[in-house]
Amino acid sequence: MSQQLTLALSKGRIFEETMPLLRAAGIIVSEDPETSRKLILQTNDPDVRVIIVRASDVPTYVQYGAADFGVAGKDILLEHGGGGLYQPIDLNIARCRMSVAVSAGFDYARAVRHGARLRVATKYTETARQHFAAKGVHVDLIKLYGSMELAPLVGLSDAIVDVVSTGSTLRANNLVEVEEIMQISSRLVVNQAAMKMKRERLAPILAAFERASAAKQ
Ligand code: PRT
Ligand code: MG
Repeated sequence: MSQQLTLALSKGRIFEETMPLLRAAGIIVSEDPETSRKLILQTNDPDVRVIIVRASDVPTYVQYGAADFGVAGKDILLEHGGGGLYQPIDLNIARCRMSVAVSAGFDYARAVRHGARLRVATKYTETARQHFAAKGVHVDLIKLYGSMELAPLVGLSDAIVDVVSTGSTLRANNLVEVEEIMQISSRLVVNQAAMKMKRERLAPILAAFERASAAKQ
């Protein structure tokens, strides 16, 4: 069978932070997804190509084998569920944390103590559901696809669950982080069939990724 490899990446921080790892494996991507409109990018290796997809679609492309491997945040993988995927390496890139945030004036501790239902807006409904269930807090989850920071400001929700890195987006919107749910980093994910059928081709790349990400810590 063909030993062509397709790597799924999202534009932005995942693409940028994966480039040095690819370089460590001797792979150079020929085009910049920020300026090129192409969704399939060639590399210096005729057998390796990169496809550009939405961050939350990376696990889906890899699960179905449309990509052999990809890079996705733990936040995204927890929502996807991880079915059909090997997750051999924590690449330790695109680091951030998953947190609960509320409007500066909102008494979160009191709301939680009093057992009132909390309205939580988030893109991460599965992670939020598990977090509040473990605390025994009743929540109404409101699914959003972006700009979560807006929800408490206009009365859509009491709280949000979102990823935070510098915290400047929260500060700019007068929100405060009241609880850290977990630390997040990006993982290499590999299609389970590709891991077996293309092992010889994948192994040196995975080894280089592992070395390069370990060296970064
Ligand atoms: O942006 P888009 O809607 O296309 O998709 P996405 O947000 O899922 O993708 P992308 O590329 O923004 O993020 C990809 C992965 O990077 C996520 O799945 C996370 O694992 C990781 N990551 C690391 C982050 C951040 N840091 C981060 N800061 N993802 C999102 N953010 C957001 C944050 O929620 C806030 O709105 O960036 C904004 C700025 O954050 P602050 O705290 O620095 O102000
Ligand atoms: Mg984003």
